[in-house]
Amino acid sequence: MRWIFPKPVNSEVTSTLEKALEIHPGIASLLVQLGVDNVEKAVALLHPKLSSLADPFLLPDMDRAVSRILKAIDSGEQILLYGDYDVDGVTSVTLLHRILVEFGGKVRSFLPNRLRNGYGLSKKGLEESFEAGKPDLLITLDCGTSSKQEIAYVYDMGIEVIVIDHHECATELPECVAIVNPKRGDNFEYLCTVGIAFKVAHALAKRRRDVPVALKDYLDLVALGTIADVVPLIAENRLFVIKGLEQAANSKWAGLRALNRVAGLSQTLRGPDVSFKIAPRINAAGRLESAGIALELMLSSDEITVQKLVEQLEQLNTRRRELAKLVFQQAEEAVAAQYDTEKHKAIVVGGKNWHPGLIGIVAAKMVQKYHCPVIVIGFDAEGIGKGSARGVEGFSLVDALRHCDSYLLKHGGHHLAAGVTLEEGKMAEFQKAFGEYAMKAFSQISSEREVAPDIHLELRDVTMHLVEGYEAVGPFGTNHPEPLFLLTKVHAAGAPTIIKEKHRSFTFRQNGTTARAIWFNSADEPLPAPPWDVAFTLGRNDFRGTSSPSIYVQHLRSTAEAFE
Ligand SMILES: [Mn+2]
Repeated sequence: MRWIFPKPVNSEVTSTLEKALEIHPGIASLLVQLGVDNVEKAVALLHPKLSSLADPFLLPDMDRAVSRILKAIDSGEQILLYGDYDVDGVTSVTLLHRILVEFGGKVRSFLPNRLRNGYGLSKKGLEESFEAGKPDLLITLDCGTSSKQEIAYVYDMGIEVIVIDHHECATELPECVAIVNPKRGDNFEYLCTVGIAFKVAHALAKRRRDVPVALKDYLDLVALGTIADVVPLIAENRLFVIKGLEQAANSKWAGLRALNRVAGLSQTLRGPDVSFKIAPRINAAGRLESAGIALELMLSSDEITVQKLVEQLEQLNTRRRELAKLVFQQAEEAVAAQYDTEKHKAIVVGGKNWHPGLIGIVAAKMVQKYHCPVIVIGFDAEGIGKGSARGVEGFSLVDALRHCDSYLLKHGGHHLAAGVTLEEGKMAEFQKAFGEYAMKAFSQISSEREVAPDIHLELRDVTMHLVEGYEAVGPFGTNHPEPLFLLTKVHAAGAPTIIKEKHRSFTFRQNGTTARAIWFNSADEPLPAPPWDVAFTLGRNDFRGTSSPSIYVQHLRSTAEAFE
């Protein structure tokens, strides 16, 4: 492990920020490292305001989309929203559905079924969505950008289409009224679909100032989709998440309030509450049955219906958890039988009837355990396998799967998450080819890991003032990583203790200051001789009305070694 000392920052700017904003010097240096070089930019980052939201008409085709939607509303046309079964899909459909109703639109919503229709626009899914009556205008959310043929098919039936989506643009875009997709322009490319849907709502409100809509009420939906879709937490996404999480605790939507209730969330939500408690519950329906339950929950205002639906969702989530555990165990058995875990650089496992809605979760869990790309494949009775691939930073699944193209019926996705379809008879060859490709790819990547803390502190600097500033710079996520802090020459006051046979708990001591710290899952690692250099992340510990900083050790070594 190579330890790299934090880069020096411009101390003049740092002290200006520190004094003008009364922030902790560590936070001032952090801001400078993030490229903030004046007070105005710092205020914008620490205290983002809704009034600073950009003009929604800056998005591609927004003008055309809004004009067509208003025409549909004014002439009483039927509008059908067609979404996707993940959280971004469910929240964006919910948001637009409710907004269109507020503006007097006649609207109906449909989510495809993962098992019956698959992801995105499909002929089968479209036909199913038209069963309750053909609309005059179809709006696709979180899908449609790459569905040229399917959209032409919809036009053949005399139905016009608007696409609201954030997926990458294919070479040939569909022909339709409007494709509101920021990936077509050179701005807002970080938005996910619910963020774009909010922009559509904002644009409608600007055109129809006589309709009183409280856009703020919708921000919690935007925060949910934005966090669950792991898009970059930068620029307006940061604003959406901060304001939306505040809103979520007292949501206007009965369905979201019920979700908070069953998840045991009563105060201001934090990012992980959405990632680990709310999003899995919304997704559970789409994974095992139909995401329709989640959508109905989010669209319903009747408390009795909401209670019934949230209980149904809770049961599905429990079943989802049990089934995923079972698939994970079987996948682990396959790994034990087929791989030498010391040497392998990739894992490909498959099994009969592993649920297609669960293999993605299992693959992600295995990546955490084995720190290498993992593909988990479920084969059906006909021997056709659908697999979910999850990767690691620095390795492209897109390139790897392209290399193995001849063994696959289909593959697609991103560098870190992808899907494959293959015949059972090709499994052994695919396993071998993918493994060999990974072996070669990883031999070219430097294997020495680096510890590169952002800010050097003294133990006495780790105060609630620091924690408050750190929280204001957050929430952290994609493209806005959690900062790593550094302490040097730290001693232990008393022997560290082992908690639950897994974690280590310390009392650090430095120049007369002491503080508690915890190092998760480190019980098996040998503890080097003190004094130590410690790289840590920060948290808050709320206990009986008092708050204190939490020090989460990420790396620890003897101080004697040199820094770079
Ligand atoms: Mn999405």
